[in-house]
Amino acid sequence: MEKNELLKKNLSEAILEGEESAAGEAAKALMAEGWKAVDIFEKLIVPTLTELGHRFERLEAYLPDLMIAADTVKVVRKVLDDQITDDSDRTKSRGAVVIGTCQGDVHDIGKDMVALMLEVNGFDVYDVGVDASVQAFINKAEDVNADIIGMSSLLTSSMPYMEDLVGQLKVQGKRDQFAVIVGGGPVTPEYAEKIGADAYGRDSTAAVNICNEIVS
Ligand code: B12
Repeated sequence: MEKNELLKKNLSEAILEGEESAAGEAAKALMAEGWKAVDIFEKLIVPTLTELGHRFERLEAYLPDLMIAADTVKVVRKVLDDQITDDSDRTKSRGAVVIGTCQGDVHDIGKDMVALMLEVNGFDVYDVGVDASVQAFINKAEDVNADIIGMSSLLTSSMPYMEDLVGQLKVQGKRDQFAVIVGGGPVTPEYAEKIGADAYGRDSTAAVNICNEIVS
């Protein structure tokens, strides 16, 4: 097997097996082969987790498997983050973004990647964490005079809080103060439009492009 293919397979298998050091080594070796850290994340790690999600749905994987893989990805992220931060373009602040995961939802791998990519692309990022209430997003956005509020959801049951946020901003007379962007597994551009969000972002690169557009 070609070296690149072997390293990709090693990374994916190590994540699924929870072999943290092997996963870290595979990520380093891919970077040595010229892979950009963000591409390792978006093109290799995300599909691996998505496939694991399908196995979970088919009852071929169980909750502990998801937890092991998520923990391993967090270790790999430390290896990737160094390269991402080295490529950082932080000459001036492009704007402030409040980001978090919707109430009832603890998935944070995607949200954290979006936050990091925004940060290294010059945004001041304020993370309200996971399982964050609609009012927690609004309070933080007011505190830091944010330009943008970004909400992440991986559960269909936590998505409705995105609509709640837009609604609450209207009720509180603050809808014009903040742009609202949404993303995460079950979220679609159609859903974003339906609830009156300003934009939907498919991945961390899209999130940076959208935020740049909003503040320019
Ligand atoms: C890892 C994982 C977990 C881990 C999470 C660990 C962690 N710290 O995040 C643990 C084990 C805790 C977990 C728990 C559960 N999980 Co889970 N999990 C996953 C899994 C396998 C991967 C998620 C992930 O990290 N993906 C990779 C990231 C990078 O992708 P992402 O979040 O989508 O982010 C990208 C984009 O969407 C975008 N993006 C994300 N956020 C934002 C925000 C903005 C503003 C923008 C612009 C863009 C953006 O950019 C990111 C980078 O590309 C998914 C499978 C899947 N298909 O996603 C299931 C999945 C999400 N889980 C699922 C379920 C059911 C659960 C549980 C209910 C299981 C249970 N029975 O307890 C619990 C719920 C816990 C809770 N209350 O939240 C289901 C959800 C089904 C649904 N539609 O509601 C999935 C889809 C699995 C499945 N196919 O059944 N899970």
